[in-house]
Amino acid sequence: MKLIIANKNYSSWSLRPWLLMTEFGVPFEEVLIPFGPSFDDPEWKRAISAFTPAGKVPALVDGEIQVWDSLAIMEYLADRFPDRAIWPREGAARAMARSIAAEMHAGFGALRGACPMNIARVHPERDRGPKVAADVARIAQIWREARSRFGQGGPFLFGAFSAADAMYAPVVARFAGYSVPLDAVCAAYVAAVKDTAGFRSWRMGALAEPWIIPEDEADEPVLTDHRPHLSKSQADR
Ligand SMILES: N[C@@H](CCC(=O)N[C@@H](CS)C(=O)NCC(=O)O)C(=O)O
Repeated sequence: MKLIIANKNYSSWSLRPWLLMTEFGVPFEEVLIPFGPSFDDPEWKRAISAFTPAGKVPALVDGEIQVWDSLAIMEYLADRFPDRAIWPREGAARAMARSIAAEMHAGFGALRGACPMNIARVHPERDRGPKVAADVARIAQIWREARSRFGQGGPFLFGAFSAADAMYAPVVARFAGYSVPLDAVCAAYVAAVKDTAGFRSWRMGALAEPWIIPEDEADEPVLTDHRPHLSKSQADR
């Protein structure tokens, strides 16, 4: 199988299936097609269209089969590898995992807009407005509910790592990168996801990337920029 992704530093949708496949030990070839200077670069679109008619990443190619859209890829993998608990096995947990994955997939636009994923950068805490605060509060409520109802068997939302955690991994990165204050349960969950081998490996890849996309570098003060190859003036921009 080939998984088509874009920049690890910025492509939040790409992170989801990549982390899922990595954590579940599903072998795949990574095809990383870096965004052009902007997200609607025609060259990038042309390169991507060889793998997916939707023209977006992520996309999965399994022999003759093309699968696109992060949630569809996760469902495809769950069907393809029924021996692995990609979704939690137990009915109530599975129902909630699917619901919160769909809620993430379709929502939280204010948070996504205000805090674009940028693995390398840490911004200080600040008030980002009531809509972002409402998204953060709802996500924290989801995480607390999953952890208290189903999280006994491990540090993830449903105990063991599942597709629900992969779906929320970019939020984990955003909460860390934008210094969003969290309660103890949510802070522990963020730490657990960041500590997975998969997330650590994705992060190392992101920090090594040479590409900067100005429209995805939030116009906010920067506490730290972990890209070692950036000059101080670039990092401070
Ligand atoms: N709903 C899609 C969203 C995919 C998406 O928007 N991907 C972004 C990159 S993170 C993309 O390909 N942007 C380029 C474009 O829209 O032209 C999914 O879940 O996979």
